[in-house]
Amino acid sequence: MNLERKLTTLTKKMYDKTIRQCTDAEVYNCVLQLTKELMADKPVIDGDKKVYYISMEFLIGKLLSNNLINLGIYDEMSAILAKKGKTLAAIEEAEPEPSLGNGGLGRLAACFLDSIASLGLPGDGIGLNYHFGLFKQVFKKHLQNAEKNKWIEKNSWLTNTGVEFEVAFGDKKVTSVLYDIDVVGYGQGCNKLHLFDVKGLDEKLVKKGIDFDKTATDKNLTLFLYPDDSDEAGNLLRVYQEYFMVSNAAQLIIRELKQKGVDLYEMDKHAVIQINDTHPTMVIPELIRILTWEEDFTIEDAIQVVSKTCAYTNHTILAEALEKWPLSYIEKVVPQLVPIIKELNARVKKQYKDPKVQIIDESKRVHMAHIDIHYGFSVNGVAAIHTDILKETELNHFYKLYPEKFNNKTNGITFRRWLLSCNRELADLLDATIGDGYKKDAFELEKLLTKKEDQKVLDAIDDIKKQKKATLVSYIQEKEGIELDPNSIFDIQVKRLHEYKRQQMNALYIIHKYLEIKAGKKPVRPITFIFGAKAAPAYIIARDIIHLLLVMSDIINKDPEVSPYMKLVMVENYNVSYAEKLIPACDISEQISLASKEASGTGNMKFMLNGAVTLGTEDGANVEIHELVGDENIYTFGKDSDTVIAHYAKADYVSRDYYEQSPVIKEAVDFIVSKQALKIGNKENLERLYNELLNKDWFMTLLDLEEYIEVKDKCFADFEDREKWKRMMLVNIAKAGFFSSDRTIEEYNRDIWKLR
Ligand code: 26V
Repeated sequence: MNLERKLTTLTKKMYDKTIRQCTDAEVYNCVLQLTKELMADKPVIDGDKKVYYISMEFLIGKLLSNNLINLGIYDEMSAILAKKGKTLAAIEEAEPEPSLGNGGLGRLAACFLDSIASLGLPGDGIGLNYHFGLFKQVFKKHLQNAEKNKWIEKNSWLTNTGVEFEVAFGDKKVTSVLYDIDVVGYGQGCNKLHLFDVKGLDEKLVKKGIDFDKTATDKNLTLFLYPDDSDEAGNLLRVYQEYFMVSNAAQLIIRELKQKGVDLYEMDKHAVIQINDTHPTMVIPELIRILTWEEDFTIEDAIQVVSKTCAYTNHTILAEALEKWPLSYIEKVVPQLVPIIKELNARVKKQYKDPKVQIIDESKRVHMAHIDIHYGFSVNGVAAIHTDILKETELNHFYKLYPEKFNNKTNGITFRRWLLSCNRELADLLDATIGDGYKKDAFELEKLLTKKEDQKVLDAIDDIKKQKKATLVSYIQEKEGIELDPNSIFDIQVKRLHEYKRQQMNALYIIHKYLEIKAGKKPVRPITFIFGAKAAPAYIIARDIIHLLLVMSDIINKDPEVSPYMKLVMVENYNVSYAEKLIPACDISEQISLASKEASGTGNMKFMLNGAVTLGTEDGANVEIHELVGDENIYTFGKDSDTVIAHYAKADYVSRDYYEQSPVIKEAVDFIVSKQALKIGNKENLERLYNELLNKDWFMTLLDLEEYIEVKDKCFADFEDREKWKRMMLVNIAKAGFFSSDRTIEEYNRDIWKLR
């Protein structure tokens, strides 16, 4: 039966209406149902060995367009809907966005699932089905408020599999329920994303905002994804969630291996477990526990086979983000793992005396990463500079013990979502200019370099950018009620709010520009500064930075002397769907983290692929972007990672010195607590931020501020050389092929997973 008839039959059956008579939401439900059926008909990707990607986060975004693209029916479906007076874009608006991730780490997991399936490799994701996801961000009185994000509706991509497991927290048992989401590869069969839910979940526990009883663990386990770790109850709940996830994962994996008739002593030949950051680390002792308690393995045999099966990815060097759980927490949550962890610790202790490599430290805290490194066979960082820092400093003690375990896997992004789906216009231009081979082999984008002097192609790229900017202008007008000038320069910084990412440095530039305009120095072309960022609700300074941005936005946009020359928008509830609208419309991509702190970044890659030029520090994958595009096609600034690391080692960075030595810095910082700012903003928030910058500034904002201002001004000036800028856009697109997550996954498979 053809697609149109199938859809017509479905709308009739579900709503007793024709497609035309249905509302957009009704059509969405029918297209969802039809797409799910088409995916269910696809073969399961099969093989002798399978990867299990365990992660607390899968930031999958809306799935409709992506699934239609991967099924190869996007154009056909668009045409059918158009014939009935509907648009796919409007229908997609009806799809709720799951917020099952905080940021880059979760989005990477989602890109990886897409690439694993698209390369035809057998590989499933395993995670949790948080009913309210991460919080929904709402701005009130220039402050961030958090509300629950209820994304699961009656019809959704989730399928209840009926599979249930028991998870024991000491003597207390809870039952889990497994929900699956099909992951269809591009022109391929399907893998699965397995999301576990606790059976007795009680959504009514959540009263106001995102508050709930943290102790009712049998009823609250899969309510929320953790945005922070502010209090003890919260921390404990996080340990409960982690064990709930890995206990289910271990049971699922062993069940599948047994169904395949695998001898568990040969587990490593048929399964590989990728541990996404330390959050799923307890899968190691849990598997050892199951093999020894239930399968009669000796502890030696169990440790051997589990160690050959598990591989660990590190995603950060920030000390506060590296998990170290008090042994007492683990004792309380899952006492059955304690003897195993103690045994793992004893073996390490026997072999190595160095206190830096022990699993349990003198304060009786369990270093989760240390379990992964000793008892896994691979340790990887996520960009070249990040892996080098791990090897040379952060994990140097381990690198000396196990040099062969360490490897780099520079992150990537799926081009299906971040080009074909979010920028059809550009994809169509590429098809017409270099053929569509780049869709299977992203390196073919380099063919575009032969068009560097082709005026038609250069103008076409520029026209698409203009079109995307115009679309974003309407969207922001509707969503945020702010009118933007489509001819202005769009300068965008979107990512989680963290001091190391230095949104506050961008804010100080904006204050500086504002003061210049007030003093009569006007930019040649208006500039639009756009931010999107959620702050962990317990991260006070991050919320203060949001406050400053919202206050500045108010001051700037309402000032008739200034607003014709600059505007500032902080978009509410930045998420994957918003990113898909912002990224194609961007001229300048802000990637300004303190060198050494951003492990990789992946937004930087999405912007580049869509023809934005990077303004960034030599950090994370920016370094590799710089190498690929060359000095002429990127704007870099700031102290390098060696200098920064040396400042930390010597503890010799004093922000006040920079403030006092530079009138420009002083003026910008002082504005935060000026009469003008305090008239609109809160004294408490603004003063706290001001004091932080002046007296602490742990992430060295003022260190790089002067050079940032200088390079950013040069970047804005260069934008006026339109022909030069168009060539920069072209080179950035052409060189983005390296950042396809297909390349990343091929490397994981070649070096770590060895699936075929
Ligand atoms: C976690 C936490 C937890 C509590 C305290 C503060 C804090 C700060 C950072 C983090 C990040 C945890 C790991 C993470 O999300 N890393 C991100 O992984 C991306 C994918 O590899 C990578 O592109 C980003 O650079 C990296 O920050």
